[in-house]
Amino acid sequence: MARVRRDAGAQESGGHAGHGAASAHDHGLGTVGRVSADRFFSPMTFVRSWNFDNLDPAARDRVYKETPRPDGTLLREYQFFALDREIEIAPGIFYPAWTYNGQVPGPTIRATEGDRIRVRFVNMGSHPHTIHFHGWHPPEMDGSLPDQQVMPGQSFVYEFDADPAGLHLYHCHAVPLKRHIHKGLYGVFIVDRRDDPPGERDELVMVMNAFDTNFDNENEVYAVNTVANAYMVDPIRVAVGRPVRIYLVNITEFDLINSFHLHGMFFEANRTGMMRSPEVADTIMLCQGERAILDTTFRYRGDYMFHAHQSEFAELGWMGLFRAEEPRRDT
Ligand SMILES: [Cu+2]
Repeated sequence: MARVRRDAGAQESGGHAGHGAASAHDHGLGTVGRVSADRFFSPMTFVRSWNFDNLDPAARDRVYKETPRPDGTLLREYQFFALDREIEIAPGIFYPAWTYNGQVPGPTIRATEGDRIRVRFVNMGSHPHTIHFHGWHPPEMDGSLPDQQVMPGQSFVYEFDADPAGLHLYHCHAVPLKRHIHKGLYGVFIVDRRDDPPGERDELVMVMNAFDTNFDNENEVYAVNTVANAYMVDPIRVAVGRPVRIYLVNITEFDLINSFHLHGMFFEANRTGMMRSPEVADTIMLCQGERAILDTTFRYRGDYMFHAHQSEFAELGWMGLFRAEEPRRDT
């Protein structure tokens, strides 16, 4: 837990950071303002994108390609690169990250079970890196052993089948591991069941992460999808009555657990996306590297808060809102 705090309250309330009588109860929730536009990453875009579908077609063609195979599955080819890059994690707070493709989290990879994944990885960063995927694969594709480190300027091709169906992740496995992961080298790997197409669901990718801004092995800023309080400022808009699926991943380093709590409703939580009978809850706790698929439907219009139920994390940025609205009618 954070010893050194960047107290969110100190940045808000029109500049009076003190606790005088007039402002004693004048605390807003979290940060004020927005981070600058970033050409690599926006929390609003990231939450609903995978396989680079946030890019325009020409840009997407350069990093992603689908090729049908005779058995009806797809070969999915990705271009990944590691890049050292400063990112803005709260308004005015910059972090010297190591990124996949310039963004933290890295691009979400999504396939259907049985597809073939091929990721060409180029290390354009200043340290050795790898991509270690969770899921079934041969040891030589694991990206974890000393001789599997990809040196700066070098490249490697990871190739394996999308197996099993579920919610997985990928991350760098160079040492020191906690630093390589924490610096930003991680992302989400979704494998859909062949008999469970997304259909009418609204699907959201939510990665619980945090940042140690003073390198004391404790986090000072917490978030879902990197930017503290991003969804307090710009709520995630959802439709009343439409099923919502959340792909929730915990990649928080240094703290043993993180959690997701949703106000005013419950969800079915399917750990790793592989349980036969999901649990029903309004709070789910995940260890480092754990993930869960959450299914729910908003019943009423309005704003629903969500946050870590570790209050400290919530107050340091890990808090947001869903805004449920009546679905638009075309007629
Ligand atoms: Cu690394």
